[in-house]
Amino acid sequence: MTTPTDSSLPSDRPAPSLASRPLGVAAIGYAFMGKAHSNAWRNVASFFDVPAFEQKVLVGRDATQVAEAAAKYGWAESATDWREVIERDDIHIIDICAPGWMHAEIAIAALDAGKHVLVEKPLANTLGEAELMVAAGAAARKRGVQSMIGFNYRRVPALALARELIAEGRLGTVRHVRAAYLQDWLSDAESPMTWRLRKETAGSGALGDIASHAIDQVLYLLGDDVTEVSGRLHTFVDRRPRSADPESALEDVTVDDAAWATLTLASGAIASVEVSRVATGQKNSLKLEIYGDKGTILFDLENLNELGFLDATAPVREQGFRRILVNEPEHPYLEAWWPQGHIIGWEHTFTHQIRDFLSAIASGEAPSPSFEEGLKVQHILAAIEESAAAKSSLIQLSTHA
Ligand code: SOE
Repeated sequence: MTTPTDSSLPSDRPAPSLASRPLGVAAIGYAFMGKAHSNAWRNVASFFDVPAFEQKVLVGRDATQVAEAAAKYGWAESATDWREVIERDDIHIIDICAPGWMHAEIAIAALDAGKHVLVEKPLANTLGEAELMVAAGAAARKRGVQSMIGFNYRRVPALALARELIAEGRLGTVRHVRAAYLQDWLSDAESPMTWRLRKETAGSGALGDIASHAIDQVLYLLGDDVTEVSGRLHTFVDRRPRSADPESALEDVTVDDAAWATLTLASGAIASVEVSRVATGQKNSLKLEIYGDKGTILFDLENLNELGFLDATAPVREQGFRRILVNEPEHPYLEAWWPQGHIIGWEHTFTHQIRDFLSAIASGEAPSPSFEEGLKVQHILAAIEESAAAKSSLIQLSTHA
């Protein structure tokens, strides 16, 4: 893999000047995440005031499929070689939607070439790769080149509001958090192998894929750090058909189906994190509950325009959960969309993400979540794996940093 210290790379290239507008964008990957990001690139300028950009090129391995996807998703052209695309003078932004095992190599090469980089979560498949990405991102930042990780749930207006309420002290001292991210797309034991089920391509299973989101939310909502971790991983279906052909041979699943963790935060709060891709009946359920001494917040991704709020400072006879419909122009991101009460969906979180990334490029201020923030999540994921392997020991995060 290319490292940020590789002297063959032109690592002193500065950020593209905004005078060379419009910014040329290339996205790498055209599957689920590539489609979600493409949709956001296509819509963002219709709703938000962002610097001018052009959807130049969509990159993928299969020439025919990527050409079809590019035409469908609004990209001017398609390409199969990401290295060539990164070197193009008319490309200023690289949006990495490829699987985790490719993140580090592409991100580091793009940053060294002076391109702003947005990368899907998790930051990388291994701590070592994530650390190299952080180093490359920090070096690039000094040259005005921005980098950001795509934890899109930070851009759910209700969760952005929850963070504001917690920061304003509306929950008082947060005591504990419950974070559960449950899916069932792997519940069927006959469901065939994919890259997401092989350690060499996915790094881990439910852990990196969806616990990364849940853990990022705990850090984001509380503005806190994790100091101690205890975790458990389990693979319930350890062999699956190699392909959709029912006659195909079985292959070992080398990642977890589900993960559990208890996190201690620097503030003293405790968070439980529970994730599964075999939780039969749960489609894409991210539930967050934050309990403080003055109030409670509840969130459910399946009703993402709503926040449950209990104000424990109100007279007891008036207490009870209020449903806040987070759909007013004064709520985060919502002024740009529809009149009040005209709800938004999952795809809007990606549009908000692109908006925030482009705004950071325009202002020159480093965007959040940074690669450093992605690395924090990565340390916690590694500690969960370590704890699970050691069967229940408590892992001090300071031993990781
Ligand atoms: C698949 O489990 C997946 O698409 C994740 O990779 C996404 O990050 C999450 O938003 C939905 O589920």
